[in-house]
Amino acid sequence: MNNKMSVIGVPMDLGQSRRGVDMGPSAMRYAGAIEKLQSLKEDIHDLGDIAIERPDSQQEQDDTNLKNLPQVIKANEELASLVDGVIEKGRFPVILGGDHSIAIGSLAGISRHYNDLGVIWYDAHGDLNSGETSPSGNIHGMPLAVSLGIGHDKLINLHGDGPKIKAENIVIVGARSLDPGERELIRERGIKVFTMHEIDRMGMPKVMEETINYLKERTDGIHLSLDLDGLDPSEAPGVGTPVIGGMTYRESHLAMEMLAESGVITSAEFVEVNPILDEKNKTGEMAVGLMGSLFGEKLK
Ligand code: EXY
Ligand code: MN
Ligand code: MN
Ligand code: MN
Repeated sequence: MNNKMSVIGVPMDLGQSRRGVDMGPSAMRYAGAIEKLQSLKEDIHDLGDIAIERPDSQQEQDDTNLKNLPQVIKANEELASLVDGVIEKGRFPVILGGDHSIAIGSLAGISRHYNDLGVIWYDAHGDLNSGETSPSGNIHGMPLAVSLGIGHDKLINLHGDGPKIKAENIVIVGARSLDPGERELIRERGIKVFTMHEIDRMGMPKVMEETINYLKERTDGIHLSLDLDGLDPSEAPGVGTPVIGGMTYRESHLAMEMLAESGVITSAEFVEVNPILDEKNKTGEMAVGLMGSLFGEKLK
């Protein structure tokens, strides 16, 4: 794995309805994210947090059913350019969210550098909704669909024409809450999903082995998009859309460790940490612990 890393914080909570996830980057920094990376890799640049425009209180909801669309577009454009520049310099981007809508910008910036970018979507949710299928209008439930070229034009074509990724290059791990439209899309496009049922049946080692082998043979880089709500809320309570019955710390640590051993990950993001809903920054610390495992911490 690349020893030169650049960290970008994206303090954005506009892709969903519960305030506080904009403090996610602070929570992870406070839990020692930068020091952890410095202890494992040679060269860490902390680029700080990008500026997020607040919605105008007079702003009217447009007719798209997408909340805070102009601000989400702006933040993601900036993130995409930054991430693009980081990879251009031969460095590994580590993105700290923020709600999961920021993956639109991450994937837009990263995908420019690959012909066949792979994605591991570690999440309780599929994030495969569009304005038409979304029950909430929250853009954090849409980034994977957007990256596939499904959704609002301005999101799909952000930082270059979409689609940014191919359905066969995605593996979703930990899903246990999928809306009807998301299930249909998964079936239609043949997206590979390891639900909690499969994780229970097969065990995490087999799930990760299959994930790594599947993506390794068809992609030229793999982005890890780790949503902390993929973990069980008893261990990671500081998230806005918790779903019981999730992956444990041990399973998640093992998943990260197997990714570290395989050396296949070329970019990563940690999203949805909400310190307001958390217990003494447990979820921020969890994210930093998993970063450690992903980037080669031993003996855990
Ligand atoms: N599927 C629901 C929606 O689209 O509103 C919930 C999405 C939650 C998305 C979280 C961050 O992963
Ligand atoms: Mn998500
Ligand atoms: Mn989620
Ligand atoms: Mn271990």
